[in-house]
Amino acid sequence: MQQDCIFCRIAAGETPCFMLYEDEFTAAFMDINPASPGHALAIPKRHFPDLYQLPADLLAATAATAQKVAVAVSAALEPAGLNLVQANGPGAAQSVLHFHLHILPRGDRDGMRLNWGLQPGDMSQIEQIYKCVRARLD
Ligand code: DGP
Repeated sequence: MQQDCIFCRIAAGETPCFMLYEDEFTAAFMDINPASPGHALAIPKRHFPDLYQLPADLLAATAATAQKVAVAVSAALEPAGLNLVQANGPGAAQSVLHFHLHILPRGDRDGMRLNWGLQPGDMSQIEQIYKCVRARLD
């Protein structure tokens, strides 16, 4: 646990929250700055700053918790849609450096800037980037 980490403190029960779900490895609670009604967060209880450092089994456990909560949010609020969102680093606007998945209910034309529209891709650029990333997966 990192004492200066707000999500570690929530996971340890030291900071109050609206806790939706807890198991041995993960927790899910309401976001204190909701981007939409029903905005919730799923976290691993152990401190890992971001996706790059999170062990795959804890990613799977946190995703399963996010799925549980998303199903409940969907049943409770019947939103027009729902996004799972996850940020890594300041360029992605990550403000809490403890891995978390946002569970974001969506409203019709809610103006949330997550959707980028379908633009025709530049195939040679896609292929070039594909090769760079693919080489790191071998
Ligand atoms: P991000 O910017 O992607 O790192 O998201 C962090 C989220 O955490 C943001 O939506 C607000 C939420 N948050 C920050 N501090 C607290 C807190 O003390 N309690 C709760 N419940 N949520 C918090």
